[in-house]
Amino acid sequence: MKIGITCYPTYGGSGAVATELGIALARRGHEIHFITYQQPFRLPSFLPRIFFHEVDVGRYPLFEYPPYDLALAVRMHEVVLAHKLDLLHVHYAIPHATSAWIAREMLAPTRPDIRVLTTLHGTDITIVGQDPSFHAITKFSIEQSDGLTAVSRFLQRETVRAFGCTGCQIEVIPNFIDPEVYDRTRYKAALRDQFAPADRVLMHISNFRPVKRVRDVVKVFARVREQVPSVLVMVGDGPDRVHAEAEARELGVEDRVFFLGKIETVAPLLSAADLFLLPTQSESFGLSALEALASGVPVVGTNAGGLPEVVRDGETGALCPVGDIDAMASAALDILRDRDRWQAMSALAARDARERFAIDDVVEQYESFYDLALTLRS
Ligand code: GMT
Repeated sequence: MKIGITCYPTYGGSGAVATELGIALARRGHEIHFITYQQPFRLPSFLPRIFFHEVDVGRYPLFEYPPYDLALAVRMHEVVLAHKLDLLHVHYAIPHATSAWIAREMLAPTRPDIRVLTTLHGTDITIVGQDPSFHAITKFSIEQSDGLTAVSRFLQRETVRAFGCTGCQIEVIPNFIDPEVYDRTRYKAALRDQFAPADRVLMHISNFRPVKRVRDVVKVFARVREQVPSVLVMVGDGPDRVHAEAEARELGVEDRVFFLGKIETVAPLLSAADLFLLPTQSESFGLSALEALASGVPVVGTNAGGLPEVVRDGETGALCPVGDIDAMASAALDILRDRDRWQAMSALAARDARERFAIDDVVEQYESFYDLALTLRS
């Protein structure tokens, strides 16, 4: 198949999933065309059967807000025609599903068979899509897609609740990991020594947006640190990093918290961790939690959104109410203090992630989903 993929190419779970899906599909013989404003961050410079088409948004003094959505639609139209694509698969509804709908309308006379498929990832449905400025266009674009997937059952339900979506069939296809990449036995222990050879390593990875509640990460860590010698490694960057740094200073743990900034390859880092913290407000799936589990790192987080579909509470981690610092700290201490329990959780986490979310199995689900969409067109 010839597939156009559009995603947010910078840091973020939806971009990572879309890019890794494209790479896996190309490995299986499909031709993949990424159509976006920048080379996706997880895409190496050259791979067989993978092409990148940059969307250039022309500047003009009149445009205070350059119309990226339109430039994207034009580029999609162009690439479909030039490379005879079978379908456009867009990740994150806003504005990608809308641009794809425009492109499909433009293609109607010449390529009425082109199909538009949308994968819903999270805040496109739970936050941004429900903002009054975007609600109607999000609902319209979703309903116009020829096929829809959501990354969790929670997100599937939430889409129906928030948008009605009469007649929408939303298939749940979860996010995935490459078991060979997220494998703690593959990486050297030296990384761990750099942080704290004798202490336990707690880790958090995110885009530091308010929804991630990064201050809670520091608060939980400060409680843990009172009883177990430990360090906290914070990976990523975003608007709330300054607040997390301030929290660390206020709680007097700033010399034990390492802010590493954005890092592209997180598997070696995860292999140096003992516990992953994700006290998020709302999470449709929690790709970073899955990557931690696959690396044998138990997760302590919240029972929000789709996280319970990824982390098995009491078995591969612990899930607590949002904002309940006491509960999360106590769960973290229970896991860290009992070496046998940690070992059992770590082993089960790695096994469970492989059994339920291995890349090959999930990519096959996407292939069947594509096949169905293309069959229905004829
Ligand atoms: O929805 C977002 O906030 C952005 C998106 C992203 O690009 O990182 O994150 C969502 O998609 C990820 C990949 O499917 C999921 O693992 C995240 O749980 C989800 N984020 C939220 O729901 C907050």
